[in-house]
Amino acid sequence: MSRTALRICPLCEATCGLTLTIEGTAVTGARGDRKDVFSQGFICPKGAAFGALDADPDRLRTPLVRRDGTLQEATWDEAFDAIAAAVPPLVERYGPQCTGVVLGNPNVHTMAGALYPPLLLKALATRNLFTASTLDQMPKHVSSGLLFGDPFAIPVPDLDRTDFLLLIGANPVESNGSLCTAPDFPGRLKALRARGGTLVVVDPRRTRTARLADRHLAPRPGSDALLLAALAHTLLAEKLTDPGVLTEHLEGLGELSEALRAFTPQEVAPACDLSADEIRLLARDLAAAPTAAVYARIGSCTVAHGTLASWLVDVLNILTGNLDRPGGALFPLSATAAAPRAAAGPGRGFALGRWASRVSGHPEVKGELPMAALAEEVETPGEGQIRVVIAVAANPVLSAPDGDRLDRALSGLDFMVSVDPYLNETSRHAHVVLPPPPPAQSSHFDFAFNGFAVHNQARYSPPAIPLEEGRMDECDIHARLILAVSGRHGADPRTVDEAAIADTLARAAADPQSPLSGADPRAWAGTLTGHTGPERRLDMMLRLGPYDLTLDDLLREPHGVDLGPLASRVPGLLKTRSGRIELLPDPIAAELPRLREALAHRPAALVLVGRRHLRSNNSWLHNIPALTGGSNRCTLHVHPDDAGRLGLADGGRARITADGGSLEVPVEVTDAIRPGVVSLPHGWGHDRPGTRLGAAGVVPGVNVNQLLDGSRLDPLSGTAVLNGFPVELVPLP
Ligand SMILES: Nc1nc2c(c(=O)[nH]1)N[C@H]1C(S)=C(S)[C@@H](COP(=O)(O)OP(=O)(O)OC[C@H]3O[C@@H](n4cnc5c(=O)[nH]c(N)nc54)[C@H](O)[C@@H]3O)O[C@H]1N2
Ligand SMILES: Nc1nc2c(c(=O)[nH]1)N[C@H]1C(S)=C(S)[C@@H](COP(=O)(O)OP(=O)(O)OC[C@H]3O[C@@H](n4cnc5c(=O)[nH]c(N)nc54)[C@H](O)[C@@H]3O)O[C@H]1N2
Ligand code: SF4
Ligand SMILES: [Mo]
Repeated sequence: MSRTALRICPLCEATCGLTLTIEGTAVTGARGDRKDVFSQGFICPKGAAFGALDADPDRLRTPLVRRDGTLQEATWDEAFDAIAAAVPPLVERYGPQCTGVVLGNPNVHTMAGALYPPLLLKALATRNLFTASTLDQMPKHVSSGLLFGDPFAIPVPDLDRTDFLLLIGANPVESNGSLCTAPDFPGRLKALRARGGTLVVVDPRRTRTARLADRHLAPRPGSDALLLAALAHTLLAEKLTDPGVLTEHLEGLGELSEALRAFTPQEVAPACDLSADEIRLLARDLAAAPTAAVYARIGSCTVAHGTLASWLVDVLNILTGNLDRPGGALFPLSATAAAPRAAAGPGRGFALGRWASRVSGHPEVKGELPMAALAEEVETPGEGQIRVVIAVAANPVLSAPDGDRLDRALSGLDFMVSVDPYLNETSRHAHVVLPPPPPAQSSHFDFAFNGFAVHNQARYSPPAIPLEEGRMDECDIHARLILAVSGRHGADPRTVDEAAIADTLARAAADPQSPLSGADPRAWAGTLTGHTGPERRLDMMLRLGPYDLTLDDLLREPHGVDLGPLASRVPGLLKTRSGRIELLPDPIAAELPRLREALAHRPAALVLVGRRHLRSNNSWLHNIPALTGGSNRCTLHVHPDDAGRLGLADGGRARITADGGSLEVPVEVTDAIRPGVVSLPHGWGHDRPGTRLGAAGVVPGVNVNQLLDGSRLDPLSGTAVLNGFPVELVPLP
């Protein structure tokens, strides 16, 4: 007997609604849910492989505990006993800063990852937080923090209504979009063109997205900040700016013109390897479009001037009057966001560098230290050395610079916990591995991505399959972990959720702007519904949110609740100290001279960029044969001119060398990449011993991040430079 169940797909940011076919306790099929209010039936090959992923035989079924040096299967009680016996004494002995927390990407794809890490950090009282954000979008958080006073106030392109999309350093046809949650991103791009709109793509590679575009510019990697500065310069110099209703909310417009004066199209054109005319034309087209949105992702973030590029994206949206208007770039309003404040006005602002990392003095950003600095913080002896790591859904040995060094560093820890379904390159160093159940056995709500979605909506998936015997829900794992590391081992895990609820409600009751102002928090907590702690917390957040929704409302509408198109939110959302949009914040102004200096540097002859493949996701989908079949994907793309110059042949091998080391790679000659640039994907190289990845271990591939030593960072955000770094290439026989 088969049945169906709905489940939001957790495999990328598009959050498609899936209809799973279930036989017994196995997912035997997945198709797009045509009635889903947001994704309307869209599915990609990854979503279609949901069943294979759920049933991967290498997924851990029980916790693992290190005994006599080897990881062995254990019961949940044994696992948490081991943590409770190890961590509090180490904290007692070395102080709370001996602990570090590492959070990887899938935390934004699980309810547990949204609800518990803040509580874990509080319980540990550590400042050592490292997340995938500093390998990814931290530049955008910083620029939003500085411009709008809120690092999560990230405008998204109004994909379905815009007349002109300038898409930079993103390949949503493969990635399905990022910081712009939009099921069927490819279809939405085609629809933009079909309604007469214009798509311009800026990417050193002729990607599948670039192939859909009206115009494709292929500048030199790392030059986006210069290109964007020259676009803004042109708008200002040619008096093409028109911020419209935003004008009264802007601070620093006059100073901006002055600050960008050096970045003329003629000056930046050689560094970008574009013509000055192309740049001017693009600025004029952007200004002339009835509505337009500039949107930039990974290729403009994980580069030397990532924060400046992220800032300039919004500067362009502001100067053209497109920020916060339909058809431009708008701020989503998710169902679990705090309800907008009744009155606009000065906020608390956004500070950087409130503390610094111990070894290299990297400034804290949004409470985080750069992932690229994790290894040195673990390795370097002295007061505050990290001796305990708790890694949740993270595989930094493959995803962060210099994995070999991190590998060695993690192997020397006094204690490590991994919350991870796989025994992989990172979790193999743990003393205890706590495996969450497969996604079909977990409930789902997109706390993170609804805040970046191109249409406001809310959807909740209860578990599609009941929790299998011997499994523990990931939320429960987190709650017990928090208790075990903080001397409360054995307490009822529900107390963790109830304390979080009581805390939030007490704060809401004391806040004159809250709908709960003056209410009795305990009486209010008594009205929450939900079978589990996380469901009760979701219900609370929905009720405190802007739409007056409840969990029951979402349970009644399994295909989701449509909350309407994005709408204007300025000035209510601004939290800067001035209460206005701070167009030229001090840290940005102080960084512009460094960008100007970049104009004088001679560009490297050859630089490397990454790329993504539709059937992959960072490092962790390579154990699913349905997603890895076909030809080797971990090849080095080289332009024919470079191949000719360097004596490289298609199908041959080369040695590639950069700051951090060398790799031997297969060469694929293709004119889909511009000359002077080569491309290698990340997340590969599953050949380390001690993992349990039967299928991934035999798929060829190397770890591109071994080319990096972790010293190249975007200084304002601490984000690793993963794109546009110099490499050398020699042919191998
Ligand atoms: N060179 C280069 N490097 C890059 C990038 C690049 O473009 N180029 N991209 C960067 C980016 S954008 C990112 S986000 C990072 C990602 O960096 P990471 O987050 O470190 O890497 P992932 O490969 O996503 O690893 C996710 C881990 O979570 C586990 N996992 C999967 N599902 C679950 C779950 O439901 N619960 C739990 N607890 N664990 C789960 C997986 O087994 C895996 O161990 O990589 C970065 N690294
Ligand atoms: N299939 C698949 N989907 C994914 C992922 C995956 O690994 N596979 N990962 C997920 C994650 S964690 C993220 S963060 C998102 C990322 O989503 P996207 O940001 O769309 O990431 P990419 O597909 O890597 O596209 C980045 C593009 O930037 C280009 N680029 C590199 N350097 C530069 C530069 O200096 N300037 C410009 N203008 N372009 C440059 C690259 O050639 C590449 O085409 O994707 C998510 N979705
Ligand atoms: S596009 Fe993303 S969310 Fe949609 S089915 Fe594919 S992997 Fe899942
Ligand atoms: Mo990412």
